[in-house]
Amino acid sequence: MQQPLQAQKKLFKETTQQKADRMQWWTNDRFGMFIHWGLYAMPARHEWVRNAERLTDSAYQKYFDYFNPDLYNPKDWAKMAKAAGMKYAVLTAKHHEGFCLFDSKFTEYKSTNTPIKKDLVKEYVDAFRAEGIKVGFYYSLIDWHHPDFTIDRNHSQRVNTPAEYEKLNKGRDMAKYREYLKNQVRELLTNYGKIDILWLDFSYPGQNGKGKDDWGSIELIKMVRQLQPQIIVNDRLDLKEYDDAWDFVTPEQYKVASWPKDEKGNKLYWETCQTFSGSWGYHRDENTWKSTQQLLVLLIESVSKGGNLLLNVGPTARGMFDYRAQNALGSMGEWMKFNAASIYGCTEAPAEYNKIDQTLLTYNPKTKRLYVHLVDYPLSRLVLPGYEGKVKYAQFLHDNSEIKMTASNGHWDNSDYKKGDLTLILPVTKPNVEIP
Ligand code: JFZ
Repeated sequence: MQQPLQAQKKLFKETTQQKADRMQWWTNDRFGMFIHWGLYAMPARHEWVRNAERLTDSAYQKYFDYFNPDLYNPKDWAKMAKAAGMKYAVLTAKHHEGFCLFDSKFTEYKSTNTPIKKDLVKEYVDAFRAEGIKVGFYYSLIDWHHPDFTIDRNHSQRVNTPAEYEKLNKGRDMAKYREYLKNQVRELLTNYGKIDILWLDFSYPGQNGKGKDDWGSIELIKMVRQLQPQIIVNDRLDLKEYDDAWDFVTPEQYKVASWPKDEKGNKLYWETCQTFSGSWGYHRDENTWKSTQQLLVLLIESVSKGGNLLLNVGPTARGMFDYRAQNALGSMGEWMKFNAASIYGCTEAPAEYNKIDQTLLTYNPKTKRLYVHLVDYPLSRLVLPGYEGKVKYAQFLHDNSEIKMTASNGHWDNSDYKKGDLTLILPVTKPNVEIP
């Protein structure tokens, strides 16, 4: 999806400083909750199930007919997000399947017409705001249900030959779908108060694909910024050549090697989105859940490279977070309770702080504190290369207890140490923050 090098164009008048001000809360908060919820929670085998299994409208209809998330209580979700240390949330108002969790005027394919009969988006917005969590919407550009959305290579009805495409696309009209999409985004950004984030997903230009002309991306982003001037928007509208049509890049399900930059070497705002288990929608039988350690490293490593983590939960068809998600969030919250100061307001450490083996560094530019994350807890001595004279005091975060340090070889046989280094003298056993 890389665009060729070209001069950056602009659509709006915002300055770099004005953008930094608009992005301020987002770069400070670092940690958000992604929520993928829709009819696909019922088959419970991936949010792309309709595509993967080539399910027809009538095969998929039963999920609509029986959709009844009777345990949906977004106040619980918001409390769990907050306890985990998450500061913002992004809910799928509509995913690729086309089903709307909100009461849209422009479709009958919406939650208010299912047995639950509720505007689920409305309740989400109210509940998360009440907990002080910023609210965002994910809205799928792709739509496998809309009759005017042309069949393409990502469609659930995808086919092989040009003739087959032509046959299926007779009578489908992307101009009409474009209007639909714009109308729905307008509804979402008009009927629910101040919206902090918009996550549009996704573009795949090229043969049998779709991009900016199909979505009407320029018109769309203009409308978005007009309706919600402070909103923060992701980068999947296929408008990479415009500097200001998007706010941040979205490396998904992989780790970036270093802070992402544009062609001129400017650092970009970035957020990685990650799943607990691989699938975004609730997947009952998936056995590939990440460990707490892996999840914490995802968060710390993102901040250590100047980015955010949007960590996904796929609620069940009854509207709950299943026990594995609850456990994972709870464990992260335990860690955040003691270590949040090394996340909020933090970023990559300045270059004067050399990398330290088996650790990740985060840094708060305001307080000038450096956080050394002992990802692999070392045995008693940790050499900080070239740190002599740079550290006034060292302590653990969980209890503020002192960590002794010495600007000399901390051990008669410490061959890691060189002049100018600093040695931390750590307890041999990792101090435990948990109640046994
Ligand atoms: C998309 C969705 O298809 C997926 O279901 C989920 O919502 C995720 C957050 O976003 O997945 C993508 C989109 C774009 C790319 C990869 C996965 N991409 O451009 O490489």
